[in-house]
Amino acid sequence: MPASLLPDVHIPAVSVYESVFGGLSDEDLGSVAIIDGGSGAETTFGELRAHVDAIAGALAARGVVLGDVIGLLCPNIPAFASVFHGILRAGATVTTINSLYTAEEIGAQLKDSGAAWIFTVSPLLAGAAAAATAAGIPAERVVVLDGAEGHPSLRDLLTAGEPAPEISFDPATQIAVLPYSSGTTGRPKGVMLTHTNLVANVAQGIGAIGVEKGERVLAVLPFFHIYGLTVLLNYALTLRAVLVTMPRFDLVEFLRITSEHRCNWLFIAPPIAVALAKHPVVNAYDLSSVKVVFSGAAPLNGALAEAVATRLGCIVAQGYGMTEASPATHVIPLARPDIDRSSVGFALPNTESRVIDPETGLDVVVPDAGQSEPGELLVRGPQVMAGYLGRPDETAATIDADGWLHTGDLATLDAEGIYRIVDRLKELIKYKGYQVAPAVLEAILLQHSGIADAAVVGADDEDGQEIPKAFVVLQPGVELGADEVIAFVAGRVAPHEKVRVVEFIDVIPKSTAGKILRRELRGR
Ligand code: 4UU
Repeated sequence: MPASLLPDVHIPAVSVYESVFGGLSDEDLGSVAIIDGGSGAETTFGELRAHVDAIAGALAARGVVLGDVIGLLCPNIPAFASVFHGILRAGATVTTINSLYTAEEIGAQLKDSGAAWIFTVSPLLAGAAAAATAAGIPAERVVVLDGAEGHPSLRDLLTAGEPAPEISFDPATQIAVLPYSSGTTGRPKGVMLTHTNLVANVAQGIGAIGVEKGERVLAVLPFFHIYGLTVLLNYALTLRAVLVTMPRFDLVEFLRITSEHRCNWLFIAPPIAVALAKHPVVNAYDLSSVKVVFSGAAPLNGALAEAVATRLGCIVAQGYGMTEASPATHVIPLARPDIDRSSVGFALPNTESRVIDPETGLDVVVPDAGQSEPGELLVRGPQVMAGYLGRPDETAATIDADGWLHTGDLATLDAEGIYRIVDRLKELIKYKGYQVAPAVLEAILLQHSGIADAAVVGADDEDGQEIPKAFVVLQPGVELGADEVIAFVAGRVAPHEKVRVVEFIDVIPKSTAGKILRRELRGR
């Protein structure tokens, strides 16, 4: 049953700028687009578009041309929207950088993507500046939004008074964003998403769940990750909803902002659902404005979803996808409260989807009642990436000759067309919805002189959430505690990439070809 059961939607062949800002009415121009959740400062659609145009003009005047790559290292603040869309408006490509990254990680991404500029904020400048130096980006191309000695600021760009350039390109091939994802194996790679990929995923989302004009959408999930970028930044703005931004998650601040700004939609990852279901402090806030809690980026437990729905008196829905698919491919439509919340619902409009036996490559048999056997989930549609930047082999290993994206996730399918994600074939770990690449952590562990071999896999914590766990083989005669191993890694990675549990083991199980047998380790 490959085609989606949801009716197809029209996907306009336009740029992201045209799609988000093209149809603004006079009334829209005066209505609020973004509220800074901390300060309450408001930006209207008219102001936002003026900022986008001004940034595009200033960048063009400073030599930015079609296809240049620009790094964006910035937490969720209203200016993120202006800068992101301003860069696209100038014809350049944004490589979104995780704001928790170490200087080394930022530098690696700047170099790999060939970034010529980076935009950041002063609290992140130390890492950004070190990374820019390593990548050969001069200080005049390190923009510090809130200002810093020796760097251009957002104000400098906004007041440059240059008109936005007239740039024309083919939205179907022009790369809009280059987020990094490790995909099914190895280290993070640049995911080439075109303007059409992003425009399509917004249109497909509208075909399945509808945020209404003027509704308030809490934007706590980071805009640098594809979930926040597409579902919050592009989808909510296209629908003329109001984004309420939060630069980092803190439960009390999350509840305060939701209650104070009367947010209607909470887009979250499962760990926030755990807090909403269980934490006593939730009772202290009026959350009656919340209409929908939408979870994605990691598996949502059905009982947990029920507990959130009951406690908040709202709809709980779930979406599934991946960076390589812009990201959304499956969703529980809002109009289907009867569907099991632990499922990921139907394939989105214009999305074909299959479940295949990974051994034979044949489609699984879907029984009249109950679930099919688990198999690898494949998707095909206008939201699927153009490929990994500069990595044709990895691209070919992920998107087959017929255009099917091999997700590396194991799913089941039922006769109604409902998909359930049941496990992962690929080595990727999700910690709080963030990607953690085992290959990166294994390479770091092997740098320790006392460690002979190591493998990192996902394990469950007491709330059923995934955490990175290291299996470590010590060199003969070496004594090393779990705490020392954890600290060694923690000093070299972003906080979400830390190893959380260590188990010492005599030998790492491997195939005859030397591949780590991860499922065997996860089963221990
Ligand atoms: C089980 O996390 C994402 C995309 C998230 C997202 C959120 C809301 C997509 C659509 C939407 O509507 O992307 P990545 O690239 O960081 O991680 C992708 C991987 C998937 O391959 C899968 O293993 O994250 C896991 N994943 C999920 N797993 C993503 N969503 C789910 C889910 N259930 N709902």
